[in-house]
Amino acid sequence: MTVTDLNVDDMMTPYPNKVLKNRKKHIVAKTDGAASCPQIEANTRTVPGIISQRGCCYAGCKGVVVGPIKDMITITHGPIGCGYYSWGTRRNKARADDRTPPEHIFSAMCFSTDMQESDIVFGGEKKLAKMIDEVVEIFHPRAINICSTCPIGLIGDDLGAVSKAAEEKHGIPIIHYNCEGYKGVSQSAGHHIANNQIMEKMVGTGTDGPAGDRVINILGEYNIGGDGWEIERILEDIGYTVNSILTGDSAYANIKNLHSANLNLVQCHRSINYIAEMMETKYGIPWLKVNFIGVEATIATLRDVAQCFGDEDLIAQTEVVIERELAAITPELERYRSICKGKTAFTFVGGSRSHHYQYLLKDLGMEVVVAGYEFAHRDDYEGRDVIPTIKSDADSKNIPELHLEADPDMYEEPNLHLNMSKEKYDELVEAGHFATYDGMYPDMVDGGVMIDDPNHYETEELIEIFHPDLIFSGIRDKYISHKMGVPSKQLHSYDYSGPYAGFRGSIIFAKDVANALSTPAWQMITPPWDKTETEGGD
Ligand code: CFM
Repeated sequence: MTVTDLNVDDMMTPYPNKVLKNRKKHIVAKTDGAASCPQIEANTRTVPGIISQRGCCYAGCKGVVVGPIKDMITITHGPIGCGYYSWGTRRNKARADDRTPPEHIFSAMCFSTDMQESDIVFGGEKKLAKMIDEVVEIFHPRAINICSTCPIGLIGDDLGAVSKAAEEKHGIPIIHYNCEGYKGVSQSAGHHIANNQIMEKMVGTGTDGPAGDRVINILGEYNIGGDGWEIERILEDIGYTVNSILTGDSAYANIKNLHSANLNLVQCHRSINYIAEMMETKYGIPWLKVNFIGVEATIATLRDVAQCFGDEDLIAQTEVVIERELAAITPELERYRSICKGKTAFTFVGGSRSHHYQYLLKDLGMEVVVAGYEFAHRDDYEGRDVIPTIKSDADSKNIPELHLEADPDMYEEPNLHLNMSKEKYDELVEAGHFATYDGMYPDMVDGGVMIDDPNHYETEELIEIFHPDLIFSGIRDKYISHKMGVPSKQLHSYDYSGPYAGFRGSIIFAKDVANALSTPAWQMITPPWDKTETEGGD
C-alpha cells in the first residue's frame, strides 16, 4: 500500500462514530505536495478511555522544564510515585562549572514530601515547610523549586503561602509551581506554568551576566545525552558567549541573568516559546527559531545566527568552523549513509523532535513517512502564522497570562540588541530568518502523514499500513514495534546513547540508526501471532 492510499476510515473502523469523528480531525496526509497545511486538531482533550501516550502537567513542569536546573533543589510535593517515576529517566546531563561547584548540583537527586494518607486528610503544608527547613540545613541550595502533584491541588495546600514564609525564614528564593497533573490536556500546560514562573521570579533578578555583544541564550535545549554541550562547543568556537541553556545543564545563577543576552535561540519551540516571546515583550530581545539536529540544519542555523549579528568576523568564522567540522565527519557519515539510504521511518515524539529529526534523517537519505506528536499545538504542525499568539493556547484557560510591561531600562527595538539597523533587521525578518523550521508540514514528504496524539491501537495500524524500517519513539511505544518485528530507537532519551545534536552528534546518531537497520535479529523473530502451535510459545 502506498502512503497516499491511506484510508483513515478503514484504519479507524473499530471506533464508535463519535470517536471516529474526533480522531479523524487529528490526522492529516500531505497529498500532491500541497503547499498549505490542512487544519489539524491538536492540544485538545484525549477521548476518555483511549490509551494515550501523553504525560501530565506535572511532567511538563517538573520533568521537562524546571527539573534540569542543576543548582536548585526541586521538591515534588505529593505522594512518592510522582517524584520517583520522574527521577533520572530523561537523561538531562549536568556537570560542575565555574559558577556551580559539584556540591551544588542537585538535578540527579529526587526530593519528595512523600505525602501519606493522613497528610492528605489533614493537609501537607506543615510537612512541606519542614522539608524545606531540612533541605536548606543539609544542602544549602541557592534556590528551591516546589512542584505540586494532583492530590495537592485537590486538598488545597497553599504553596504560595508556604513558599513565602520559607523565603523569609531562609533568605533564598523559593519558587512554587501549581502544576497539578490534571491541569490542561497534556505536558504542555506544565511547560507554560514553568515558563511563567521562571520569567516572573528568576529572569532579570541577576546583575552579573556576561558582558559583550555576542551573548546568546539557547532556549528549549535540555542536554539529553549531552546535546547542549555539543551545541555550546560549536557556538563558542565561532565566538559567541553562551549565557545559559534552558534548561539543560542550566543553573539558577545564570538563568537570573537571562536578560543579558543579545539574542535568544529557540531549539524546542513547544516547551519554551513563552519565555522567548515574553523576553521580547519585556526586554526587546529578539529570538530566532533554530535547529541543531542534522548536519545541514546545523549549518543553516549557524549561518542564520551569524546573519542576525551581521558581524563580518562572525560570518567568516562560522564558515571556518563549518568547513572544519564537515571535514571531520563526512567520511564516516557517508559510510553510515550507504546503509540507511532509501529507508523509511515513523517518528513519534512530544512536540518538537518529530520535525527536527527529519533533517538529520534526510542527511542519511531516509524519509519520514509518518510523524506524530503527543502534545504539539496547531502551530507546531501548521506554522506559527496559524496561531500567532500564546493567548490562543487551549492551555491558557488554566494558566493566567502574565501581564508584562516593557522594562524601560532594557527595552529597545529588537535590532539594537543585535547592534543592527532597523532596516537590516526588517530585511532579515522578511527573508524568513525568524521563521525557519516553523511548522512540520512543509518538511513532510509527499504522501506522508501527520498524526496528533496517536494511541496504541493507531500506532499498530500505522505500522501495518506503512511498514516503516525504523520507528523513533519512547519507552511506552518502543515495544509495540519490537513485537511487530520493527526496530526502534528512543528519541526522548536516546536509549543510552547521544549526543545526537550538532556535527559530532550526527555521527553517533547515524551509527545507532545503521546498527538498528542492519542487525539481523529482526528477521529472525516470529511474532507471537504468526507462530503455529508446534513452534511453542505460551
Ligand atoms: Fe521540546 Fe524536548 Fe520535545 Fe518537550 Fe518532552 Fe524531550 Fe520530547 Mo520527551 S521539551 S517538546 S516535553 S524537544 S521530554 S527534550 S523528547 S517529549 S519532542
